[in-house]
Amino acid sequence: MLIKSKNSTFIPSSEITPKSTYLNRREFLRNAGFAGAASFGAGALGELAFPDRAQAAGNPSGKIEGVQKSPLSTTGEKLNSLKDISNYNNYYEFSTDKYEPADLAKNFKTRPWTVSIDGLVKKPKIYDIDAILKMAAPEERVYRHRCVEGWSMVMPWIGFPISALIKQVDVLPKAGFVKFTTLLDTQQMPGARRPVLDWPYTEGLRMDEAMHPLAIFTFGLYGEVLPNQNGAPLRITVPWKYGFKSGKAITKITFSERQPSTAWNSSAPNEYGFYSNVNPNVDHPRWSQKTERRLGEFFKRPTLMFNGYGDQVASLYNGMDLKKNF
Ligand SMILES: Nc1nc2c(c(=O)[nH]1)N[C@H]1C(S)=C(S)[C@@H](COP(=O)(O)O)O[C@H]1N2
Ligand SMILES: [Mo]
Repeated sequence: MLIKSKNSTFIPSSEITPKSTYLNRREFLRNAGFAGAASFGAGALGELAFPDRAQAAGNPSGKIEGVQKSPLSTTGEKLNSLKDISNYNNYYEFSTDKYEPADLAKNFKTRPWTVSIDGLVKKPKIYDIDAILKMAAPEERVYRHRCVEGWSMVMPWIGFPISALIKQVDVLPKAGFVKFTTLLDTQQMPGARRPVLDWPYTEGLRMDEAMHPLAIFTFGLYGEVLPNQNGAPLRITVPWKYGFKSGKAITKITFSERQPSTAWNSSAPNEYGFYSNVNPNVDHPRWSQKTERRLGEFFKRPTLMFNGYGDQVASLYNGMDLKKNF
């Protein structure tokens, strides 16, 4: 199957979405060799050296102070290692390969950086990123992440609820949706020179989804500033949805009355719905979503409805046909 972009360039779907063969030889060997690696606790991981952490001049790096552990964290599951989380990435502006973004993003400039807030707000305004990051106290949130491609991880993010920002920017009552637009900089992002998606990468949420306490802005990981390849300086994380809803390198937040267009949904609307809630009962047209492989594990595990967050979020979708609104 081929996906056609607006520029009429055909890209093999294998490049867009690897199938179950995503466990390539390199990763397979790594997982087999480090079967015991998952037993490292967060403490041990913190002491390892991670050269891929953002180090370039102009990029803040290092520890985030005053992080409170959130009671909304997922508990009882092994964390994936920082090494896995920061070396197995989907970040098409850099590369469609999973391993390349770590290196290609190492000099990515996350300062100066601004985030514009516009659309249905009383006063549209451009904020400095550091003003945004001060809008609420940083919390550690351990979340499951389920990629639409069939793999998953558990990561200790640092961030704050999207609702905390929404409450500070005077959103007009008729706003029903929020759109997140991310950076398009072909100088710094080699993958964005190719028409893989309609750049810039965009994502969106319904207002009540964005206001849900589990939906967060993320700027840290494992106690430190977010690695560039994971979306520095600012991304969103919406743990009951497939991973592609979590736009990286956000530069604009737009409130609207009607459902916004989003990059994956406009590239292949029959494959990637606007809602994209994790749902084992709705197959992707090209593969089943019933199971997933947790990075570092050999056997697949069943995928949970709403990625296991159903108790908290199912009521957002009362009365909706989730097969239609996938
Ligand atoms: N800007 C941007 N954001 C993005 C993507 C992307 O290609 N570009 N990929 C998405 C997909 S498909 C996934 S699974 C997650 C991966 O996040 P991670 O690399 O931190 O695990 O980022 C999402 N956000
Ligand atoms: Mo993904």
